[in-house]
Amino acid sequence: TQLAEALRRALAASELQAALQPQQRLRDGKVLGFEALARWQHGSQWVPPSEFISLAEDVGLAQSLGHAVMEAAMAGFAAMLAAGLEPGHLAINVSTAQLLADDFVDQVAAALARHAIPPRRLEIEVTETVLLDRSTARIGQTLEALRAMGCTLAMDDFGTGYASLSHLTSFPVDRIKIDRSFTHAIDSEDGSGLIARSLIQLGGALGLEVIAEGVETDSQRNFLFTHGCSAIQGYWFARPMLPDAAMAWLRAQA
Ligand code: G
Ligand code: G
Ligand code: MN
Ligand code: NA
Repeated sequence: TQLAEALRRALAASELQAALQPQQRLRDGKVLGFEALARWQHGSQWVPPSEFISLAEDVGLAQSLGHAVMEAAMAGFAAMLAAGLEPGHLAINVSTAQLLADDFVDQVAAALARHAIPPRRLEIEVTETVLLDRSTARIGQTLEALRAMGCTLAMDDFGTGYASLSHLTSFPVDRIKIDRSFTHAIDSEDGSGLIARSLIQLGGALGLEVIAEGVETDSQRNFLFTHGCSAIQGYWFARPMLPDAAMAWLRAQA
């Protein structure tokens, strides 16, 4: 299709960008890290990530997209480190196609070295669906190798997929991310945060850090803090920002 061709050209021309969204540690209010989120400006339009990410997967561009976003995100993050700021960690969303590439671990190691980013600063985010793939054993090995390098691992959109609990014990996860649908339910009448609260307890019982996504209101933030959630991400703290704006934002935090 036309959009697929345009995406191919944009990737070749390094036109994909990475927005960086800050995450806040609740214990001390400090910046825990930044999550990289793919952004594509096509002509005068920003194409929604939900559209171009699934398009990339459908037309075999998922690896190339993942690589482009990782490059853009690391460049922005490295600039913060070079400026003497403390950006915490950089979290990157990784697709099944990337994890299945033979040289993925080498690619990550090389990119980190090129940007002078210590591996312990990199967090890999995978969704539960990644772990449902039939090549699970191979994906497990890749994740183990990344962790052996010093990277941390987060399970994204937690609670929305299947077989979540068994995956938590069979994969080397450091952190779970509570999906924003459960965060938003905190403000609704029925259940009033029952699932968010249960996921925080589950994380605690398994010795995992828990970060809640999509936090938009004082009451959501207060509820999560009261119930022992370790960190939050969402418009309440900060929006995703392109690298220059993210660096200016971080500077202003100090
Ligand atoms: O950025 P929002 O900004 O709209 O992102 C929408 C969805 O796209 C999120 O669920 C996020 O996990 C996913 N996403 C964003 N950036 C990337 C990326 O670089 N790679 C992959 N695989 N998914 C991404
Ligand atoms: O990886 P993933 O699904 O978790 O990506 C996070 C998505 O959530 C991105 O699309 C990002 O733009 C979006 N997002 C970040 N903060 C908020 C928020 O406070 N509210 C809502 N509705 N979406 C958010
Ligand atoms: Mn994510
Ligand atoms: Na998520």
